[in-house]
Amino acid sequence: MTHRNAVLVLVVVLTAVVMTSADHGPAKPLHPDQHFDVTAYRESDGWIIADTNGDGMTDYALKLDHDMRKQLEAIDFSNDGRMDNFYFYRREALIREEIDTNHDGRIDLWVYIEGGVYIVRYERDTNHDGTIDFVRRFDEQ
Ligand SMILES: [Ca+2]
Ligand SMILES: [Ca+2]
Ligand SMILES: [Ca+2]
Repeated sequence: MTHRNAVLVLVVVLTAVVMTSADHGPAKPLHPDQHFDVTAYRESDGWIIADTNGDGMTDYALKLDHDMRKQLEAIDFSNDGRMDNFYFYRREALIREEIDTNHDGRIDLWVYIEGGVYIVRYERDTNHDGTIDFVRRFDEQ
């Protein structure tokens, strides 16, 4: 692919993303393995699941990569049957956290992490309309 074609493809992809968010859908597409519905996590699909408060509903789910390292973790802190905190790992180090802070079934806080602990950027959808309206960076002056 020539450089010019690559740029063109990128523009098309970006346009598609903008159009999706204008439709009041999620501000960013979810990871293919990421679900809000706690019943979507099944051991037969490779998830390690737990019901930590004993109410009969899954509230914790963990997926490992091929080397048995943490890859994705989902937690339903509010115990309403919808996951609200998602943790993404690469080689066991936390790289991103996605949070549904108001429990409406839509991510509204994205936290980007380096070295497993350092927050380099976070993005928020403060009015929960599906569009990111606040970005804070810590990795540039
Ligand atoms: Ca539970
Ligand atoms: Ca929840
Ligand atoms: Ca939300």
